[in-house]
Amino acid sequence: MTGRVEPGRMRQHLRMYLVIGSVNCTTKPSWVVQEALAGGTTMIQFREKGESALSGEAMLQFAQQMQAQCRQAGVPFIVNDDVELALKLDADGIHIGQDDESAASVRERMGNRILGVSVHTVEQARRAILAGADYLGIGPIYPTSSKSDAKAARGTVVLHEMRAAGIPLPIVAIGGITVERVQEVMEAGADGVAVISAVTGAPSVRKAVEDMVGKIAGVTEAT
Ligand code: IFP
Ligand code: MG
Repeated sequence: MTGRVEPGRMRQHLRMYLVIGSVNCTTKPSWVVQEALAGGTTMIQFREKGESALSGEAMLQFAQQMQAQCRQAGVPFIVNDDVELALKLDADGIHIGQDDESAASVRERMGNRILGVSVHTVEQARRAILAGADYLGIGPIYPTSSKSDAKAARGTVVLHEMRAAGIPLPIVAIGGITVERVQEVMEAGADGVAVISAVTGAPSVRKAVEDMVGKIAGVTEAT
């Protein structure tokens, strides 16, 4: 890969972004990932967090397996928070929050790989752009149970604020997004939706993703 990911391409990757770790899965994680990819997931984030999260060699093997599945499907594989792990795996990118290492420093270490940054305000968005972010993660839009330290849900207000302020970067919305909420989120200015439980907790993972992808296509084709 030469150069940074182009914004148009980034927007395509963000359409149906699955964030996943073993803790989020009630069935075999590799099966969940396989079904999610078959359903049309456009990007995957490895987020191995929580009380019973894997660590050490088991975590590494799990990450490598997910990365191989993503590669097979031609879908970018993003690592949450852990720059060391992302570099060790030669992941396609990293996602960081405001409490992690500075975005500028992560950009430097990650070269041209994809860099996503969680932001909650227009000011944070501006700083993330200057630091070299490729996309912004905004949430929680709706209440979520997937993140114990999540801020209060503010609905789509922040998405509207970002677009009104002229923030040009691709944006993915996260937090409590279900298929019924996709339209509202996309119309508020998101380029895609990031989901955990709406997909991992669905009776059919593949169908949940297909339904969401269908909704996203419906909204983007209408505009
Ligand atoms: N947003 C995102 C993303 N990922 C996270 N891990 C997070 C917030 C806490 F979906 F990538 F934007
Ligand atoms: Mg983080």
